[in-house]
Amino acid sequence: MRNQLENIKQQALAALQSCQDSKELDALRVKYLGKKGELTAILKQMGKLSPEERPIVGQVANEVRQALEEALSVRQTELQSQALEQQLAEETLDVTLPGKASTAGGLHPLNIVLEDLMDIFQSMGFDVVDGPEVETDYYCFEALNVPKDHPARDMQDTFYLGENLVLRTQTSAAQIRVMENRKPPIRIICPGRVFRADEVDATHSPVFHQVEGLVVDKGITMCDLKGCLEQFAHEIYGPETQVRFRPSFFPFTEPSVEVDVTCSECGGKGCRVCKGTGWIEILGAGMVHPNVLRGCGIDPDVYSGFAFGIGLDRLTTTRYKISDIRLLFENDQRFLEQFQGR
Ligand code: 2U9
Repeated sequence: MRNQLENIKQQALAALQSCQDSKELDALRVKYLGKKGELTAILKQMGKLSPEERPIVGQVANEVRQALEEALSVRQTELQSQALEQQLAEETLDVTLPGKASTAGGLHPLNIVLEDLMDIFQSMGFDVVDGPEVETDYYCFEALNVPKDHPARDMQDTFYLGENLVLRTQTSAAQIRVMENRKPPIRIICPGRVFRADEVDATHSPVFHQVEGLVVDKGITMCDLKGCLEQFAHEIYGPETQVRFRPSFFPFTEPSVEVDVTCSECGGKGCRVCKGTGWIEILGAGMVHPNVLRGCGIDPDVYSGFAFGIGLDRLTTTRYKISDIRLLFENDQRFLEQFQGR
C-alpha cells in the first residue's frame, strides 16, 4: 500500500507539471484528492491493514495528500501568472500610435441651401418667421382666397386630420398670422415643411420644403417683385443668369407669375436637364390678392404687397445634381457625408 501511495504521488506530480490550464488542474484535483479519487480509494482499504501497519500507512497517506495539495496550489499560482502574462502580452497597447480621427457631422444639403436663401433675404431686410405644421382650414385655404371648391382642398391633395384641421400645404398660413398681428411694413420669409398627398417618385414626395416670402407696404408694385426676385436669382445662380417672368395663376396673388432662369447646365442652349427649352422654373410669385390683405385687416386701397414661393427640394436637387428627391429624406450616411464641409 505504501508503494501504491508513492506511485500515486509520482503520477500526480508528473501530471501536475504537464497540466496547462486551471480547468485541467481542477480535473487533476478531483482525480487524485476527490471523494472518488485515487487517494481516497486507497484510504478506504486501510481497514484491511493490521493495527500496527495502519498508523504508518495513515501517516504516509497524509504526507502524500499534503504534498499533492501543496503542489496543486503552487501549480495553480504558476498557471494564473502565466495566464496573466499572456493576457498582458495580447492586450499590449501602443500609446504612441496615432489616434482615430472622429468624423465631424455636417449640414443636411437642404439646410445648406436654406442657409444661403436666408442669408440672401436677410441681407435684403427680411425677417425669418416660423409657424405650425398643423393648420386650420381657415389659415391654410380660406384666408388665402382659396375657394371651397378649389382642387387643392380635395382630400386627394391635402392630408386632413379632422374636418377643420390639415397638415399645411404651404407655409403661407404662418404669414397670414403675421399680417393679422403686425402693421406694415412687413418683409418676411417663412421656411418650413409642407405636406401634400402626392404619390412618391423621383421628383415627388408627400413631405417637402418651401420658403415663402411676403412684402407688404405702401406703394409696393410689380417692379419691387421683379427687382427682389432677380436679385435673388443672381445671387443663387450667378450674375450672368437671365431671369424671365411668365404670367400664371394662383388664387392668393393677382397678377401671378412663374419665374424661370436660364439653365445652368447648358447656359440656355437647351439640354436634357431643361428638356431642350433653355429655361428652368425656380419659383412662383405675384401681387398679394386684395381679398387676402382685406381678410387680415389691411386696407388694399392703402397697402399692396408681393409674395413668392420657392420649392427648396428642387432648388437643392438641381444645385447638387441629386437624381432622386427621396435621397433628401432617407438620411443615408453615405449620401449625407458627401456634403460635409460645404
Ligand atoms: C400670402 C399670400 C400669398 C405665396 C406664393 C407661390 C406663388 C408658388 C409654389 C412654389 C413651389 C409652391 O413649393 S411649391 O410647389 N409656390 O408658386 N407661392 S405665390 O403666396 C403668398 C404667400 C403668403 C399671405
